[in-house]
Amino acid sequence: TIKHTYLAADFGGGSGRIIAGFLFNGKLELEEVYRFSNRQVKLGNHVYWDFPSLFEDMKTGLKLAAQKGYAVRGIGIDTWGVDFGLIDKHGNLLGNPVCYRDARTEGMPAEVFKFIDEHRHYAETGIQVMPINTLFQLYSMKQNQDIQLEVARQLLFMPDLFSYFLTGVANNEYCIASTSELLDAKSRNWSLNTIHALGLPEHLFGEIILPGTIRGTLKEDIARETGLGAVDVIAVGSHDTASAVAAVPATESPIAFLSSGTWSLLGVEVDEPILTEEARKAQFTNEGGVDGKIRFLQNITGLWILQRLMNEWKVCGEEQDYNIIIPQAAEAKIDTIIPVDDATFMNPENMENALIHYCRSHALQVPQSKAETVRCVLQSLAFKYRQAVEQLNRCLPAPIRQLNIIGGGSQNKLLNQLTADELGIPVYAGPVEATAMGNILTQAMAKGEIADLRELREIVTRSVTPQVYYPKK
Ligand code: ADP
Ligand code: LRH
Repeated sequence: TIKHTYLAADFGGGSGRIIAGFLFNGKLELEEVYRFSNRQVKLGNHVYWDFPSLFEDMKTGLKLAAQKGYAVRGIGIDTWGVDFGLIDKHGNLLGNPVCYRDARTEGMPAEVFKFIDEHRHYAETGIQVMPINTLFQLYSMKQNQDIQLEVARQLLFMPDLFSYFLTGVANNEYCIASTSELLDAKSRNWSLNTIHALGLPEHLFGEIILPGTIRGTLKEDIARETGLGAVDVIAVGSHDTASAVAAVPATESPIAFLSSGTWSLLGVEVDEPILTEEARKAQFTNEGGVDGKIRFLQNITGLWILQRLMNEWKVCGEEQDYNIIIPQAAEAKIDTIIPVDDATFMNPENMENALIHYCRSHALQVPQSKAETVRCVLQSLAFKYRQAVEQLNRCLPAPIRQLNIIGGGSQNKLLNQLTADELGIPVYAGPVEATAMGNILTQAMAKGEIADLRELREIVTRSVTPQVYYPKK
């Protein structure tokens, strides 16, 4: 039998990868074709992503897949949330996309809520207010009379931008657009109220397409250059978290998940947005999901802190291996809990110094070794997850009874156990590449090989065996 192949281009905050998925006999097999780092580049006054390099990396992965001779039926793109590029009337990119960790949005929420009613705004958009959100990035551009905003013809979120340069078709996929804080959560279309109140040009916001829509086929030059031919580019849950959640290997309702990577996204899947005051106060977000679902979740600073520490130690010539440092951290003892979401840890010049400084200035025990530092970060995350689950349970008719951890962070055995201990419920870890799986299987759904999300999850469940962690205390 021919193995139908789909390619996922998955760009996370820390790394990107091209993954090939083969669907046969009701199971999905993955092969990592190419992996590359995704770096934030400080240049002058701003922090950018390196879009041209990322685009080249994607093409390299596509070329490698073509060389393997796979029968490719589709390409799906997913990326981290909120960031975007602006294109002009000739279809040219006006500037390198600015990274959400850039300081330009500092203080913007307070500015915006001087003239927009915060309660009514949440009841409409249902999005957790974070300075990184597209809304605040655009408002800061407007405040600074950014010339790009004045000449831009269209706004394309990162996955839309990659798709645009592959196909020539410019539109906005629903799941990624929902991270902007500019969508109406119920109508699932642009919130024109919000767009007008901010004084943003309406023409920037394009047609919203749903996951499962064919976006277009590879442009002739790209088809030739990659060797793939006229392959379809298919809209998936193009926000990485949307694709990850689609591939949670569980059937129990509601599906409770922790998508663990650069960020920790903790929540449940629901059919309709929860727009109550309780949800707003607890800072829950209602992001768009695959197959009409809503992801009701909290954005929590995730393994970003550890990622930064590992990079800093590497630059100092003391490269650490997760497989060595995490078991060491399991043996380390330190009481300190840091608030992982504190602005101090958002983008400090040096993460280790920021952590030490935080402990000193709050009379907390300062970690004395790398193992203690890692332990401190991981137990602080688990502590935060407990708070989040308590808040989540208050918004739901019944408490969640299990949690599925997916993404790169699900490989962290210590964090999985600490999480089970804090929550007092079983934790199921894996798959690591949930995002690529959700991406690939949504393409298969678009091609009629899978009927719906339920069948999609059955395929994931048949294809992987999550590791279970029971609470020890
Ligand atoms: P993103 O998509 O946000 O870039 P990933 O899902 O790729 O994130 O997860 C990256 C995280 O996975 C890293 O920050 C790291 O903490 C964790 N990780 C990667 N490899 C390992 C490993 N071998 N053991 C434990 N954790 C790991
Ligand atoms: C995780 C993620 C998360 C947020 C953040 C900006 O990669 O997509 O869901 O949107 O990045």
